[in-house]
Amino acid sequence: MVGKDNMIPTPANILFDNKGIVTLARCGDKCLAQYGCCSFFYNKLTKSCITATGDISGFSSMSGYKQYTILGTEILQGSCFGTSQYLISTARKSWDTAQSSCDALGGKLAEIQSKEENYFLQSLSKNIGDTVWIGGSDREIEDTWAWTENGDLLSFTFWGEKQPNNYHDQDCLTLFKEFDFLWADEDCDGNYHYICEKTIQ
Ligand SMILES: [Ca+2]
Ligand SMILES: [Ca+2]
Ligand SMILES: [Ca+2]
Repeated sequence: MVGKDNMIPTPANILFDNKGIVTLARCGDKCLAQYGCCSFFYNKLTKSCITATGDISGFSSMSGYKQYTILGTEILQGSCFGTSQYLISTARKSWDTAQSSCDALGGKLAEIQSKEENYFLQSLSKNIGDTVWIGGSDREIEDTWAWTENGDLLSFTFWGEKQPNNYHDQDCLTLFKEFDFLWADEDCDGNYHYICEKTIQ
């Protein structure tokens, strides 16, 4: 669980504080080689590499470090929380194209099941500094919001002020920058960054 109280790295989640790792890729290799490693943190300036297990969002506030995760043999900016791995896009895409891209990675657009998960995804979005797509829409029935993967209705919501407003028929869900990453409905054809979610095996 991530809350304001544990935004400080927990030693239990640190696998190794690897010194003198000269590249991001080498840091990734360290993570791949360590059982249970899901995220790692690399500081280009100091060439410091910290490998860690899940539930470590607090690290992202360490200055100079960026947080990465491993998918297969690829390194992507992202992190783990609970039983999920999250991957942040570098490109901006429409909601449908974003969903297809997440499919291709073996995941889906992120779906939020708890306020802790919402808080975690908000902090990831703040790191990108821009609006992101997540996996909800009301395309099937106007004003009935559902998660894409199983069609479950949203059990709770974090809407920004006066959202959803369905302005010019907005049917897709974002964490919206101008609302401090509370939720807003947006035009599904708009181009935004997106967060994929993949269950950790
Ligand atoms: Ca989720
Ligand atoms: Ca709508
Ligand atoms: Ca809206």
